[in-house]
Amino acid sequence: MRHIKFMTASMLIAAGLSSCNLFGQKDTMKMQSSERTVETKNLLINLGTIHQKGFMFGHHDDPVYGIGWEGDADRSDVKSVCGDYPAVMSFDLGRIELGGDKNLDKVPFDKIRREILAQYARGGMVSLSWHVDNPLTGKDSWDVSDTTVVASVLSGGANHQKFLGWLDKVADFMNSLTTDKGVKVPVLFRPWHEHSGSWFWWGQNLCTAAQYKALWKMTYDRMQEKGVNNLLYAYSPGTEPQTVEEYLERYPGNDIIDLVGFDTYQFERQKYIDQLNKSLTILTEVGKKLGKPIAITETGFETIPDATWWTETLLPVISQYPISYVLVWRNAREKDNHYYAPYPGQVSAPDFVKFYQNSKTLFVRDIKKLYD
Ligand code: BMA
Repeated sequence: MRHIKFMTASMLIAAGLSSCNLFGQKDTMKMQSSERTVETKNLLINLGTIHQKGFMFGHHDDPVYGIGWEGDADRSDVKSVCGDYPAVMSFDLGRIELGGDKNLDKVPFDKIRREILAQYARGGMVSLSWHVDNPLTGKDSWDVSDTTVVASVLSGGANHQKFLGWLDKVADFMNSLTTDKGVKVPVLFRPWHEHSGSWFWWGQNLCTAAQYKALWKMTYDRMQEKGVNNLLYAYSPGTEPQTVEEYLERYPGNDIIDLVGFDTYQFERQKYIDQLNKSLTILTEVGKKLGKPIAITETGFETIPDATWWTETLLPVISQYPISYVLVWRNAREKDNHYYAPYPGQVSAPDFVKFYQNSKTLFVRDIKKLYD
């Protein structure tokens, strides 16, 4: 409070104070839209302390499909193996910008909304990524044929208005996540992920650091303007950082970001262990320095061919760091050999049960009060 004269309007709003324009009128639109819901604030607090108990386990598209099934009620490959749902579920909003009814992996947005509400009812958490199409070429997120795409959506760019419309589609979805009792379900939004690589149109070699940060700010500001008050925001680069400075090179700022993480996958065991240790050491330092919860926002070993991967590779490394959660990618039903969680009969399933039984791993039944 004593720094009040140095606070920007958004800081005032974040602090729950009103801001005035030059004529002394209250900027009510911003005030109303920027005030986070109580549940969202509580989620952030709990994400910062949960490591004292352990870390949550997460799985992408968990209740929507799995190996050999799609759309069955109350089904999840993770639950079929260990008896409980993941504490974190993630889904992807890719193609919501086009106004269609299904995302890029053919999951209906209505289904995603229902599953977000169901996960909230269980007491678990949801994260949303956004593999947004390339607004300049009309191709997908992975179209890196043009290095002017980010510039084109920023203020003054040819695709700016079009892109604001795309952001509004995201905002509408976020605003639609309301329970029967009128609670807006908090979600961890993780757009512009893996930007330290150059495989998405917002990646390292496709824009400058200033443009990347402006992309984040535009996204954040648009959500605020649209009254989206149920989001936390995650920053998650996708290559192994070598230093704290490198990790933070394109960091959009403490006033935008709530959680810091990274995405990394195993290809070669020892290399993965070494890199995971190194990245987690850096991330732990960043989290402390910025006062933010940390997480492994995506990881995994495709097809998990190692029968003891969960308890002999993943767990011994990650249990040494104060992470809030670790999330593995999807069990694709439409692609061969593209799965990261076990299913009944899969070679690592018995080991996954041991991982589940370990006191440090938190599944949905272990989560009591994420929103209180
Ligand atoms: C990738 C793969 C793709 C998928 C995309 C978005 O890593 O799983 O098949 O379309 O994520 O979910």
